[in-house]
Amino acid sequence: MRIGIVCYPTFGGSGVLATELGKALAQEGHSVHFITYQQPVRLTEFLPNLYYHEVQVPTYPLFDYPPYETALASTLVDVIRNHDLELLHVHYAIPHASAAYMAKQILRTEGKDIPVITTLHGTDITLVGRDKTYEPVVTFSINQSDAITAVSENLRQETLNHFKIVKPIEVIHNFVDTARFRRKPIDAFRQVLAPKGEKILVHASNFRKIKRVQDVVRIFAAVRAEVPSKLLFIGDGPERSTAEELSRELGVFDCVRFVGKQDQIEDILSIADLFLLTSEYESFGLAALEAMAAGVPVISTEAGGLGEVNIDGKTGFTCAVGDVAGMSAHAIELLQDDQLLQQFREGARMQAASFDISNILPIYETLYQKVVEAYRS
Ligand code: GMT
Repeated sequence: MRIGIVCYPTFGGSGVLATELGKALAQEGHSVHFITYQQPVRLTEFLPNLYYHEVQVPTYPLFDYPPYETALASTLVDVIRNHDLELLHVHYAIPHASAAYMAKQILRTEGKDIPVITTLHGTDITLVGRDKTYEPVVTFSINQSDAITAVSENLRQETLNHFKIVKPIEVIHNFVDTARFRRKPIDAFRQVLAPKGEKILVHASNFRKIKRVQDVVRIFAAVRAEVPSKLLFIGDGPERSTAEELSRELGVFDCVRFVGKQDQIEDILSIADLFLLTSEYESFGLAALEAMAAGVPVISTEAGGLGEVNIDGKTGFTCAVGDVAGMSAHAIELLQDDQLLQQFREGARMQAASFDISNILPIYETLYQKVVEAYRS
């Protein structure tokens, strides 16, 4: 099948998922065309049937806000026409679903009909999309999609609760490649970061307010008082300096490392003992799933779809948003008992295996087949 994928090319979960999906589809023999404003961060390998088309957004002195959505829609028309695409799959509704709708209408005037699938990822629904500045366009363009998917049951419910959606939303959970995210014996790397055998805690995110990274620092300070340990922050974003400041205030700065945006996140995860995710909301929590695949138990909030991924008492623990004391107590409990930690490692790995790409990819392929066939008939 000839498939177009639109996503954010950054380190965010929706872009990561879309890129991994596209790569896996290409491995299966499909022709996959990424249409984005930058090379997606996880699009690193070359495959003859994997294409990247950059969206150029020309500026002009009149434009205080260069019209990205118009540029994207025009690029979509061009790529769909020239590569005779059969399907367009857009990840994150804003502004991808409406740009796809516009492209589809333009192509229709030329006699070409292309189905559009929109995958909802989280803040496109729960934060940004709900804003009344965007809501009418978001609702309209989601409803105009030929199929709608959400990455968790929680996100499906949130969408139905807050938007007038007239079509079914299929839940297709996010996935992980467990062959890539796995425990690896890289002890030398562990030695560098924790030379005295300290436990290693990790948080990875885009450091937005919704992640509550201050809670991560507070949990770590409580853990550090009981268990010799180190904290690694992966990623970057607006709240990084706040986290840095708080770790100084709490006297743990020397044990905290900010390692920035990392391509080889699986190497870091594979030496970690615990993953912390303190978000106010998470539609799914792909970063937690990747940690679990690497055999790292997760201490998280129970917000949004996190409970569909992190099973309380089995793969880690879930607590109410802001319950720093509860999350700290659970972290200490696990880190002080190697046998228990090992049991949770196993639980995390087993749960991640059920989200392996080999289970989820065929679900997407079946959906693709269904919408493309409906257009042919
Ligand atoms: O975490 C973010 O804010 C980034 C965002 C994105 O769209 O890139 O992530 C969302 O999509 C991920 C992939 O489906 C989910 O795993 C994240 O839980 C979700 N983030 C939120 O809902 C806050």
